[in-house]
Amino acid sequence: HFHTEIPEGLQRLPGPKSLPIIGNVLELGSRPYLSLTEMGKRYGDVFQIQIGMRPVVVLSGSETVRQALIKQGDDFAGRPDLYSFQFISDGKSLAFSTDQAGVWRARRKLAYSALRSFSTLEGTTPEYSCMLEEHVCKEGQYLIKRVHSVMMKDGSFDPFRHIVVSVANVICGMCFGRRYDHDDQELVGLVNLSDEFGQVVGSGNPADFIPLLQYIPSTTMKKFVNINARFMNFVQKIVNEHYATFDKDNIRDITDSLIDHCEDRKLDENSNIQMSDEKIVSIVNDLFGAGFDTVSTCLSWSVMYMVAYPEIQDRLYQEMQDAVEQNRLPRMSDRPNLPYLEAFILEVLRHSSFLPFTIPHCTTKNTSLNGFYIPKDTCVFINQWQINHDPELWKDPSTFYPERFLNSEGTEVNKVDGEKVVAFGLGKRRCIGEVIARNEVFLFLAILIQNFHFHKDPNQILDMTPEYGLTMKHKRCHLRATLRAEE
Ligand code: HEM
Ligand code: HJJ
Repeated sequence: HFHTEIPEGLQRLPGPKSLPIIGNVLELGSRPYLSLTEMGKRYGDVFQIQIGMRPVVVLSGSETVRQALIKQGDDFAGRPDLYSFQFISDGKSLAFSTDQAGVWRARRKLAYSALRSFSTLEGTTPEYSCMLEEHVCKEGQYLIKRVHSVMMKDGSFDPFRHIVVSVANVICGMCFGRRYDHDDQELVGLVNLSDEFGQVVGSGNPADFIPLLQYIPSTTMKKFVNINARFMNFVQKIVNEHYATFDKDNIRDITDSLIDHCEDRKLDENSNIQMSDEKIVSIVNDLFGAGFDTVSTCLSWSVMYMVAYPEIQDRLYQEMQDAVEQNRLPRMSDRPNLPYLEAFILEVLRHSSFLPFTIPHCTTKNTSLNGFYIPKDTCVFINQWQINHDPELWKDPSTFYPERFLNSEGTEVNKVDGEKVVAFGLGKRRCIGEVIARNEVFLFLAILIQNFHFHKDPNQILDMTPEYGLTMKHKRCHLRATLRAEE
């Protein structure tokens, strides 16, 4: 790559010198979002490193990232063919596969429309404004009961362990039209493996870039292959049941809706995009996986921040008491009346940046950015963590301070500041679950804040160090929760 011809008027990408075979793996270290943020200070918003044999372009800076993903969206909309991605949904994942632009776009549109139909559109129960609200309110009530009973029995509880089941039930409701008990071993076992999934898929995993490592037996990789197999097996069983009971006049959930689209395609002779039924129905894998892993991580971090900053938790509760009557659950329509909660969620997304990089991108043609030449098929990392901690954009970026998003009276969220937080990616590949995710996080948190007072377990120190991965999680821990009604 050192010898690639650079077109007239463009510059060669800057970056550190690299070692043979391993490249810059040593400098990358165990927290690539930090080491690559440091490198950005030296080399600028667009630089190149070498991971193993492969050049990787790293983008930082809000303006540069917006230029690449929005203004030059098509050039940067691809996915690289990384080793670990081939095990996700048998290589048929919507988010991780190297589908060409036409196929990816068609699948994304299907996913988006199926998701919308069973979340934010009006449901069948008039009490609730949409299906998402109905699912979250019901699961929120189960979660309160569950956490309370665990507290009574054990005196402490593991926040992620229980939150993830409730969040999984919400996406199960939309995808499969069913829920699972908090004691269901199949579901509980599956969703509690997501730490290990994220650790393998995280940007910069050396095994993705150094072919030699793919031939060395690794327990992490074996577990990863196994997690994906369990995951597909779980979904496949439900999909088979849906095929067996399918009725096109009664589309029950997202799975039915995708099956229905397979039928439509066979009738549509003008369709020029080749897509197997499998590639359509496997979309539900991604929706289910993304739907439980991200939102549960966000909620679990939110609880950790409330415990770490009791005065912030107090203010959240105060606002809740002022805005929502004690005798009813919070609803989506309360959102405009809870600006401090809104600011708190933005600050959790910014400060934790638990999705430090987007899923890796790949250039779809020869292109250039800020005057630097980037050839086709180059792997590109987008450093969201850097943008969310950029001192050019944020005052005291390392301080957790929800008020930074509020006006001086504390009555309204500043929209412009809110939009500076980058957590869902940008442009063509941005998250398709963003609206659902923001609503779901809001409503679950509102329900938790109204009902519980969270505390540290005095026998444990509160460890907020993130564990690196696609979605970074805090270490599993035990907290205490007391019912507000009993205070
Ligand atoms: C992609 C963030 C929740 C479905 C992504 C990406 C990010 C992201 C950063 C990658 C963007 C890129 O590669 O440039 C988040 C966060 C969430 C969340 C922070 C919660 C707080 C959800 C939910 C769903 C979902 C609830 C669906 C139910 C997807 C899908 C993609 C995606 C399907 C792949 C899009 C593509 O490759 O075209 N999300 N997400 N996400 N997200 Fe989310
Ligand atoms: C999973 C956790 C999984 C999939 C997909 C197919 C679609 C997190 C970010 C965006 C969301 C991207 C998607 C993630 C899908 C998971 C997740 C797990 C199996 C899967 C940036 O996530 O334990 O298993 O199979």
